[in-house]
Parts: sequence; structure tokens; C-alpha cells
Amino acid sequence: MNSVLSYLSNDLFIINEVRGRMVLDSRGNPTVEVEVLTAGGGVGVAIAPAGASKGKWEAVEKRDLKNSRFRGKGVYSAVETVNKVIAPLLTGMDARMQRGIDQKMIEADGTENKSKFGANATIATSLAVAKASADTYGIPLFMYIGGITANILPTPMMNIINGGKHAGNELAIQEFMIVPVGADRFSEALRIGCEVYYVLKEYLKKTYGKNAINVGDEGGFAPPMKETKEALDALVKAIELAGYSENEVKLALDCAASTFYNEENKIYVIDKKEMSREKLIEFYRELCNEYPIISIEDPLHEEDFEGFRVITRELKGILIVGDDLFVTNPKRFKKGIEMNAANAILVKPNQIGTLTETMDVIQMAKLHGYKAIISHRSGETEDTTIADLAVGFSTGLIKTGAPGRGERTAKYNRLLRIEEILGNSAKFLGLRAFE
Ligand code: 2PG
Ligand code: MG
Repeated sequence: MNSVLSYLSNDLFIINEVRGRMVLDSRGNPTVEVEVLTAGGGVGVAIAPAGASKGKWEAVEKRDLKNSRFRGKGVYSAVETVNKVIAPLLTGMDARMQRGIDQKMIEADGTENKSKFGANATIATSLAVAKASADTYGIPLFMYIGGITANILPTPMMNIINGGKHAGNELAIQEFMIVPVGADRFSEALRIGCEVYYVLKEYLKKTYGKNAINVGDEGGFAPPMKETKEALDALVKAIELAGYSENEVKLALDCAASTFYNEENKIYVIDKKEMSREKLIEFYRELCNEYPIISIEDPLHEEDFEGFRVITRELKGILIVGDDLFVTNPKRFKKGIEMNAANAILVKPNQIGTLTETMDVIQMAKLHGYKAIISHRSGETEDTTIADLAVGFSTGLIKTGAPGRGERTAKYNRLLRIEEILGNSAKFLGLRAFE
């Protein structure tokens, strides 16, 4: 390879095959896997994840609702779309042309929300294309994406108490996370997170009995707690018993507030109390004063851009993260940026349906001073692409559940391997990733 032109004109990167199939996710639901093969022998495999507390404006996840197999949760039609429609479209294209490939799928789908092809079909294909291209070069995905700038391992936001739609308890708030910031390497931060997780298990067992250590969808415990502060107290206790200080391990919440918002009377119901938007913001302020909270995701319901503006202004120094609010969608994010609503965006590739659009959202965040947090879904698989995306795009932050359940640890393990590949050049920002 001695000139740019000879590199661009070689046909190693030509897509020879795009193959879709059905596999299962961590809830036992069918999902779409796509395998892309290039002429140069590159192989890329990606699997679409699935949410439970989905934002109203997410791209559509296509399921065979009227087909009784898998009780309507099948993805036969999405897989068929990959094999019969997307495969002929992409075969023969150059796998390096990610934007052109994604654009082709977007245009052929032709809908605002990918409802024709299904975002489960398009995201698995889009990510598999990138992986096949990286594999053809013979480099890891994070390096393919970020080149020599990709050396920041993300600070993990680890959801170790589950509530809301992810658990069978009465906690209104969906995710209670620990953020191990007091480390200078990712692997050390992960170790701290694991230690707090083990201690929390012991503490919950002692305090609430052995039923309290059953885990929810994201590997966090789902103890029979009723109130927000009970969960936060347990986290603080576990951190202390594990031998760490509030400077070393911080806390974060994903409220997924749309799930406890009543649209009719415009009231939130949390901890058996009814609260207006203003009351709820006051409640969050109180929590931030009492606990070492550094980040709150979806504190208000998914249509309340104005409320997000207010809470971002009111709770200075706290990361206010839009997930259901922005749904990784450039249009909704643009509106948020213009209004100063939130100061961070949760980035879930399957909410929008292609790698290019995911990348555009991350770029927008960087340009406008928003943090971007790469995130898993509550329904996950052994696919570890998001670990590479976090490093490749240098987001500095990742949310991928508790250090328990294989589909969650797969991502942490991938990050450990990336840290090893990077060796001395690996960086870990800890708390600085929030600044
Ligand atoms: C969230 C996610 C992931 P789900 O709300 O942030 O933690 O949950 O995938 O169910 O939308
Ligand atoms: Mg969320």
C-alpha cells in the first residue's frame, strides 16, 4: 500500500455478504443479529439491544406483533428485511463508506422513525458494517473509529440498585448508580465498583433478608424498598463498608420520570407522594445536598424541555442527562441545545438506528459543551460494540449496568481488554469526565 489512491481503489473492503438472523437478548426476547463479510475476509457481527423504558420518540423496533410465535415478540420480518432488502442494497458497496451506507438505508426506509425497516434491523447492520471494515484493516473497532486519539477509557456509571420498570419492587426511580471516580485506571475503577457491589449484597441480605439480593434486568439488586432515600442510604452504607469515601465513589440516578408521571393531572407520583414539577425539582435538590450525587438522568418527563432547562439552571454542578428526552435524535437534541435543556445526552445507538446518526449526535454534544454518555439497553446481549464506541469517540463516560449478569460484564471485560491493548497510553479521567 504505497499511495492513498491505491488504497482507495483496492476491493478488499467490498461488502460481499450481509446476513441477518434471529438471536435472543437477556430477557429471552428475540432480537436481530447481522453479519457482514467483506471481500478481504473481514467479518463484522452486531446485535441490536432492546429497551424496556423506551422513549416515546425512539426509532421503531420492528416486531411481528400479529404473529403468535414468541407471543408477538418475534423479529422475523426485521430479519427478512435485512436478508431480502438491505443485503441487496449494500452488497458491492465499500464498507469504509459508513455515511453513504447508512444514508442508503435511511433513504430506502424513507420514514422519520425507521418504521419500515425497523431500527433493530438498521442498527445491527450499520454496526456490523463498521466492524467488518475495521476487521478488514485488521484493527480493533475503537481504533478504527478514533485512530490514535482513542485512548480514554470511560468512567463507568454502574447501576447496582434497580427499580422502576427494570425490577419488581416499589422504587419509582429506575436506576441507582455508583460512579467509582477515585482511580487512575479503568480497571481500578471497575475493581472499586465490584467491591461496593459485593458489600451491598451482604448489606442487603443482612438488612432485608435473602430475597433482597435477587437482581433486576441490569444486574443491580432489586430489594423490597419503597423509598428513594432508602436506596441511596444503602449505597452510601455499602461504599463506606467497602472502605471508600464519598470522594472516591459518587452516585448517579436515572429517574426515567415519564414512568411515574401522570399526564392527565400533570403530577409525578414518587415515594407515595404527589409532586408538581417544582416540588420534584426541590426534592432532587434535597437529594443532591444530602448525597454525593453527580448526575441525574431524565429527572422530568420526556416532553418537558422547559422543565429540563429549569432544572439544569437550578442544580448547578450536576449532570442533567437527557435520555427519553433526546432519544439520541439530532432534531430533538438540537431543540434541547437551543433551549439549554440538560447538559448531557445519553447515547443509545438503537434509539436512532445508524452509527452515522449516533456519531453526529456525539459530535453535536462536543460542539455545544454537552457530555455524551454511551449507554446499553436493559435488554442486552453478548455484543460489546458500545465499549468500543465509548473509547473510539472519547466520550469519557459509559453506562452499562452492574458488574453482574454476563451481558453487562461482557462490556466491562471488553473495556479491560481495550485497556490492555492501549497499555501505557490508556487514560482514565475519573471525575474529570464529568467536568
Ligand atoms: C435507560 C435504559 C438503560 P431501557 O433508561 O437509560 O439503562 O433502560 O433500555 O429500558 O430504556
Ligand atoms: Mg434512561
